[in-house]
Amino acid sequence: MPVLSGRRIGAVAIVATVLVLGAGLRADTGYDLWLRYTPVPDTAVRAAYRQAATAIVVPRGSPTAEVIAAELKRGLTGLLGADVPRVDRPAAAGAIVVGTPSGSPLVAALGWTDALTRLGDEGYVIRSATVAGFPATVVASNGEAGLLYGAFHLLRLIQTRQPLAAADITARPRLARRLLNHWDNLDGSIERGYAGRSFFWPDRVDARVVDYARANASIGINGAVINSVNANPQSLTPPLLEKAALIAGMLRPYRIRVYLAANFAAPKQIGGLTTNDPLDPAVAQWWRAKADEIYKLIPDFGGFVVKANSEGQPGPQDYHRTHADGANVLADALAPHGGIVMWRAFVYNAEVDPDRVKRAYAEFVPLDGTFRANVFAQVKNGPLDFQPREPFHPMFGAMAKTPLMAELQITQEYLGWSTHLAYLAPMWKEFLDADTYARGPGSSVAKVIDGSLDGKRETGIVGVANTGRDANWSGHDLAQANWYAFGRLAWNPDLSAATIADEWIRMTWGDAPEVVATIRSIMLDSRETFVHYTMPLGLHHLIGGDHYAVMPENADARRADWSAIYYHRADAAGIGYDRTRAGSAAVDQYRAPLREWWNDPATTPDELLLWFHHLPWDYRMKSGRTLWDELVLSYRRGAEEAKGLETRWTTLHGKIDEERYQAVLVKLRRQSDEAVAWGDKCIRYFQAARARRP
Ligand code: GCW
Repeated sequence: MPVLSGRRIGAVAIVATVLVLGAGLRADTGYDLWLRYTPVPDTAVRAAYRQAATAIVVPRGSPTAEVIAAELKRGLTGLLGADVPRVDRPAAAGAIVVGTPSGSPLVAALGWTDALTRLGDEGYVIRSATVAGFPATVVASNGEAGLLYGAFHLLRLIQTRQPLAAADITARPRLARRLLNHWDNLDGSIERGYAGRSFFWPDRVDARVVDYARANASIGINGAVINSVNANPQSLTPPLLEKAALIAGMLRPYRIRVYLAANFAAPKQIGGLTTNDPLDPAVAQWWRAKADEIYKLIPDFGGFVVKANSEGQPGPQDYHRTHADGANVLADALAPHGGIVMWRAFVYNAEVDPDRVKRAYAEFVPLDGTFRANVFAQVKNGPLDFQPREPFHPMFGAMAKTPLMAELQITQEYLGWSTHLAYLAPMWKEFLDADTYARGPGSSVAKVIDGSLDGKRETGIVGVANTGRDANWSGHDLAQANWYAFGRLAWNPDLSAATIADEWIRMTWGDAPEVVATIRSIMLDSRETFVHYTMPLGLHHLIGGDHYAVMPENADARRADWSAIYYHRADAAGIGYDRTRAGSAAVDQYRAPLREWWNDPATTPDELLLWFHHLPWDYRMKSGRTLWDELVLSYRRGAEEAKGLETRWTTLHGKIDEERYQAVLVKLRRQSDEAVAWGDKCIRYFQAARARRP
């Protein structure tokens, strides 16, 4: 008998696993994400759903209508374990009737048109009604996008075991543009990507783009920037625009628009011009022609994101022009087509201010009111760079006239990559719920970005994607939850981190109460655990060049503000960055009362203490312990908590599929080992620093 090849051994192992696990616990790569549609296990519950979903009625014709019908068929057939036919009109009780008043006479006859108009094209209702004389569940919207989102919501009801009969749901998104940013390079590598290579580039358009679109549509994501913000100017040349058009065609039925990152030096680099000066008429003309060319290929093109005069990227300041001059020349080119510019505020040129976290505010806030109406300033959640914990960026609440697009990072650049578990919804909630006090108490970041605080019409949020060609998309099976949570919060920032976790677990792992409770508790604790064993008490940027393991000794020779020592400033006198009025005065970029609270260590929360203060090692904490003891305790506690995540996970053995169980266990083991090592390293380093002369 020939020796088995690796692949055949794998196949034998999979067959064996399936046999051992039985039907309910099939081996699973995680490819299906939260759209698994496995049969509802409880037969009585399944029977009730079958009665409530006997047929699918979706008017034929448009590409979106076809994907809605296909998804409902796939979902219902899977969940109910029986074929659910598509019919033209209900002929019995229990039809799922989907339509807009203009596209479906059945829906028009319900008389809901005015209410649906108020919900907009992406809003929808799911409601029981009598259709053609039979009781039915109706998914209705003014637009096809709303139908798509409503159909996925209906499936989610079954996936999370909520009743269909007597459904009465009204929903609409709080933010209009809900985007993913892919930091995908044209060579197929992904900057800060930890889940394999790009499925957009270099040449093959992967069929999984369709499943990517389904997953996005299921959580309401309606745009994707498909190339990195460190933009290769080539991305605006004809062959690559044709490729972008191909991708746009795959995403369009799912109501996802393509956007591109533009390089500000494109006029010179690919256009043969002698300047990129935004006030030069030839440059303006070049951008107009480029926009016209793009819209010919991609009629629903969303617009450009631009990283300018940041980390070596070209920009208007190369010509002594402002960020507004730069953004506006692109905005004028896109405006006739309805496109937007997302001008990134991730700028930190050293000459602006000695304290890196003050620089973006200093550059952008004076420009408020000078940007065109179709320009967003795209602002990271915190003023530094996607750290495990930062205060919210002070630009939120400081630019009443400029739409602000919040930028979150789904990929875990500074949070342990796809190796450590960090469920990010609690971190994003901290940001969205933070009170800016811009118009008095209750001026949350969520109200800044949803436009309600200042009466802005353009609204949006972007997440830097954590997807790649890995079988499970996100590298860590539990990191899929961050993609899911981003979409859900973009739709409704008021959802809680626990609610989102609950939904995701039921859809992705099963609904046995102990499975849901265990995974939820692990997820909800994970981000704070990570903070504890890496950067507790407001410490930040304690990393080396790869941004993975903690590296407090990092003294980057290229730039002080890429090092760690610039931020923690630990020596015999103490630790932390003094951002009070006695120091960099970054506190004054915040509104009262925050600026007063954070100017005083006694009224600064422990979580942000060393972000705002440089304090002696024997500083007395609110707990009564010294700062040194508290710091050591945090590191030790973080390591214990990481071990706790692993231990809790082991209680799931046999209750979830073996393949994903083992994959996660391997990662949690590595995480708890590294948590110990990282904490030890920091304690040793700071111990030595205490002995160092200031
Ligand atoms: O966090 C830093 C990353 C860079 C990234 C940059 C940015 C795309 O380390 O990789 O570049 O932020 O957001 O522009």
